[in-house]
Amino acid sequence: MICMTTEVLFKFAKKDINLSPEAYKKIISLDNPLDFSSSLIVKLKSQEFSKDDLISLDENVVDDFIVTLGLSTHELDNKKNQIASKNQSTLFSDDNRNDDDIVSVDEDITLNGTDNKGLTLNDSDDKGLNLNDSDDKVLNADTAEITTTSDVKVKNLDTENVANRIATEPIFNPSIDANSTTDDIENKDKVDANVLDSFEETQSKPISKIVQDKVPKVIDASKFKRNLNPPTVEYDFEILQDTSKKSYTSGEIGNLITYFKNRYEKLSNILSKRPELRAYQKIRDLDEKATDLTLIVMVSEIRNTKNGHRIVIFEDDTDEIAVLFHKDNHELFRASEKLIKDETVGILAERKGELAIANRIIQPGIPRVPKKDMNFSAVFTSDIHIGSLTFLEDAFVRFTKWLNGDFGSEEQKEIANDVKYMVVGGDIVDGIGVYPNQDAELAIKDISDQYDEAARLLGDIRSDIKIIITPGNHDASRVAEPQPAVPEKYAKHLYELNNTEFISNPGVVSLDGWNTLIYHGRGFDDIAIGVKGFSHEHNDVIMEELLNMRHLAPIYGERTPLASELEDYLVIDNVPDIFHTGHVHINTYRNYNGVHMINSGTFQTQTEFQKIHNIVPTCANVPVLHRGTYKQLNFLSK
Ligand code: D5M
Ligand code: FE
Ligand code: ZN
Repeated sequence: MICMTTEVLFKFAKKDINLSPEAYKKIISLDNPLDFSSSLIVKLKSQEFSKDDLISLDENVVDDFIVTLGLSTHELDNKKNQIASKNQSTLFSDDNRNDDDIVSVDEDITLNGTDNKGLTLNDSDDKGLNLNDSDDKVLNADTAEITTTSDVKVKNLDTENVANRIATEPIFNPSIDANSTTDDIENKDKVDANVLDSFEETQSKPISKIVQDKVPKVIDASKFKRNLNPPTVEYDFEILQDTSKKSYTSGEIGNLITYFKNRYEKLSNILSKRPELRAYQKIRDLDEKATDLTLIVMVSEIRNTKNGHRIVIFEDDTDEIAVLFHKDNHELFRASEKLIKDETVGILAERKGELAIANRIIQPGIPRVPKKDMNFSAVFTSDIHIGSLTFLEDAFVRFTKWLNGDFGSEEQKEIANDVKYMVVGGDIVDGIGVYPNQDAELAIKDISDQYDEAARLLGDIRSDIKIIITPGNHDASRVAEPQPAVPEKYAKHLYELNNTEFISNPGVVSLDGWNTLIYHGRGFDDIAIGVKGFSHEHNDVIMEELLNMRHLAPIYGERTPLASELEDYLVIDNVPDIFHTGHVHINTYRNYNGVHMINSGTFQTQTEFQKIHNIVPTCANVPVLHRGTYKQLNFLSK
């Protein structure tokens, strides 16, 4: 089943067809998804599009074809559950778990606070905590209320009008900036102090009034004013990870079991270096009499019991085990709330009879990154969405002019002059057919024309700034992560610029010795929407969690399609100096353990889709790491 669902994704990806998550769910809910997929691909490629077209498929097309073929779908909800959780529980073995034999608690099992980790349980009566609440003698699948911890949150994001918000936002202020040091900025307040005041005294335009000029369809290379000569600057630039050619070369169907084994291997290598986990055991090898369990495991399933405890099914590459998090062990219980499906952790537990009771969760985490000098500056941007009616072209042009030294105060120009690298972390264009009715919001309706327009705009940037471009979910790449670099066939003119580099998402580059991990951030949606305590708005909290998990998108089978490669390229093998993300359209910055975590916001105003989801973007704010100090420039005003 697992392989089959992956096979469906690959079938479409191989033909350059991007499936929307809804379309994907519809297809795999059919009796014979593979046959259906083949028929649909033949129909699309033979009738409506040429062989080389990149197609994005939404659920309406799938619905229509279902009707054409006279098929019916299963109960989607059931299927969703199966895909999202059940399938994931059999990563390492094909056995089907029987819920009835997961947990049973002996009457005399107690938690008595003798664990050596200093976690004392607040025991109200001195007899120790009995797991069996009053009349429930046995805690098993029959009495456990099976709920997932991924409650969908109702978010109360700022509901004010974007235009108003933008108009009141602080803008670039060189006078404050002059006092900042080149040290790490550890707290947000200090960063905010670096948000500069204003380029000039002008009024912000209400976003809804910004009308796009007509864009030229044919791009003349001579328009790339700044790129006629090769750059003369010396770069110490290196691509450290680019999966474009490694992943998905043969088009073979990845094997999900191998993929998860590789993920487990990589992360258990990191975890087993922790002193507390050095002597970890495999579940299958556990001695029946062993009471202290030291495990390195993946989260398979999370349930809340009727009595308010939490049971997590963990697995390693040998077997699975149910571990109970007792509600009265408050600190640990709270930590267990943040467990994310498919993340890999160390677990210290105590076995009492049939049941393992958790004492501690250990994440891989990151060591502190030592301070080092940065003797250049870099700008970070993403989610430009060129081709969309809501792309802020005027603001983007001000940004490129600033980079060229043609815009801003003398101090601002000085910063610009120091910029050596520009990273574009995905969604450089708006793409086509990414969501239903996107067409109505497009100024440019052809993907190659969108990239040509990107070439015109980026071609205006002085050629001694190296531009690194990685794809996002709107770009012309497969939807499944890791996403190969945007292919030259769609972005010919952008490739022709002599200062552009195209790599995969995620990708890792070294900018004059500064290890920079670039990840678009689609996996943020699964965490922001599905896990308690996380939100799109505070995506720095998500970035910190990803670093601690050492994985960019752990959750398999929900919104973020992951390709089952032989190697899991989404594992954070090496701790970066800079962690650059985008996708959520909301700027954040924080220095976590020496890592500059940056989300670069967007150059697109609020779309209809975002209105529905109550996502309020922060527009035209460009993060700059200016010789080690974080600054943010806003280009909304003239
Ligand atoms: O994503 C732009 C914004 O929209 C970003 O904040 C995430 C949000 N978004 C996009 N797709 C989804 C789904 N499927 N669920 C929830 N939120 C979503 P962009 O990639 O630019 O469209
Ligand atoms: Fe985006
Ligand atoms: Zn995106």
